[in-house]
Amino acid sequence: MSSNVIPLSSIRAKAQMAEAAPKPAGGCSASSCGSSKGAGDMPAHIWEKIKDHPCYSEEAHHYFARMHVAVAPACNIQCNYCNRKYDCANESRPGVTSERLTPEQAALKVAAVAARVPQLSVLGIAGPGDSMFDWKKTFETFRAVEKRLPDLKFCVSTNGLSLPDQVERLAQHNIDHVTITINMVDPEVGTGIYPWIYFNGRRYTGLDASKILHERQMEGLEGLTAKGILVKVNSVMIPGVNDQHLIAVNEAIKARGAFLHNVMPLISAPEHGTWFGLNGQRGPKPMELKELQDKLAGGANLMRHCRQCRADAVGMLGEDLSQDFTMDKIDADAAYDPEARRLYREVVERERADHRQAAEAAEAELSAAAPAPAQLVAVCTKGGGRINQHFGHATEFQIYEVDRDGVRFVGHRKVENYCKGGYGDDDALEDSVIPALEGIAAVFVSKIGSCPKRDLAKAGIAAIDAYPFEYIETAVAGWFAEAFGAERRDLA
Ligand code: CLF
Ligand code: SF4
Repeated sequence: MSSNVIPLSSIRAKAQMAEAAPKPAGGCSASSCGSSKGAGDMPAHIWEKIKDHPCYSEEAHHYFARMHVAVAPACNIQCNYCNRKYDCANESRPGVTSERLTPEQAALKVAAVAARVPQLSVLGIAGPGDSMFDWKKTFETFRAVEKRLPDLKFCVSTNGLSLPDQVERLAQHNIDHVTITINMVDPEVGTGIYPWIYFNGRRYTGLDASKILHERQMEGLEGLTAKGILVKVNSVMIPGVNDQHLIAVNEAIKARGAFLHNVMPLISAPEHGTWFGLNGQRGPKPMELKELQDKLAGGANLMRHCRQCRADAVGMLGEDLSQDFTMDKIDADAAYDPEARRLYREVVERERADHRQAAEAAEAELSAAAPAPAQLVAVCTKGGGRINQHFGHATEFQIYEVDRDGVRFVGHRKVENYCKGGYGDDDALEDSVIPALEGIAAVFVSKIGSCPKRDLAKAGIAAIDAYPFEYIETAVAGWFAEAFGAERRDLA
């Protein structure tokens, strides 16, 4: 199992140490004043709903895990980026199939994961088809799980076609988080994405299909927000089809009260056998995605830390423990320990307060630096908001932008890990890591060997290993101030 899972004994020890430690000073913190991610930016009841949800709060994704159970195989539409052999590509990457479960099997699996992964805070149903078309299995699963694990939050993801019929039921089940995939608000654009839908016992194609889907998505979104349910909208960015149109989508969903907008890059490898993949439709490059996200800043709040996880994903975002928890491996007798889970949340609260203070200090340091162009940097992290991963083990980099205004998370880039025990290391560096670091000035690591450090330098990327286990903001701000802020202004 991944080292990101914290042993329960260590949680108890940490909780005791934290009890004895001085409490962090109160007051305003970097992420609670004027930032889109903190408690200070929203009413308390909304913060309460999102603060432990790794998808709805960027801060929470450093500390909390989600899991999906693949209980809803049926779907009522066809997307050109989906191959039915695989999971729903609206909320999971194509190319992987998950183990289909009955609601009873799902409840067993969730209990087994919760017993071993104290970070688990959310159970999501994201297919492998559509959770709201296959609603009976979805709600049956929630009923079975809530009896065993009352401290888990529930979350669903849907294409929206059946959603209006389920709004009341979602509210009755106290579901606070719903994701709708909305790729267009103009049905003409939809004709390039959806060949057909199945609605009220009939199959519709072309413009008629997209018109119905659009109207049902808007109706569902309005119905949910009217009930106070938080809605995240996922949009798949398809260059030349809907990329520029997503600006209109962002405006339309913001006007209807969506809480977050998550623009995801199309994944369309030909071997996945999707219509787009087989017809040469490309996905966006990382910089194209960032450009679009920058254009959307100021509209609906953006989610930038999505990992396009699979319909049976388990663990922190960016890690995949699903193979450790297949039905043949789960421990059906594993004891759920509510006390350990409560202690974990206590430890996290303290770490978050400490992290916010560190981020605030980093911001003060940056504001004292001389003006310099913004830099993009990559970070190797296993979570906790710290630089705590060896360069060779990274399968993704978290990307931050830094200038005098602060250190801002802008996304992540997946790579093939460099360290392969001596075989293929150089290939991974040349073919995967260096291309993925396009536009990046420095990569922050807990440790790195001298060979990759030299090769990165040749590609114009500095490898920074001077801040092992530091908070990301502290390290990035320290480096930027030193490298670009030589003529520093006095702190007034
Ligand atoms: Fe799952 Fe989705 Fe709920 Fe999260 S995932 S149903 S909102 S609990 Fe999260 Fe995964 Fe991105 Fe989805 S990182 S694909 S946004
Ligand atoms: Fe595939 Fe999901 Fe689209 Fe259904 S909604 S066709 S499962 S991507």
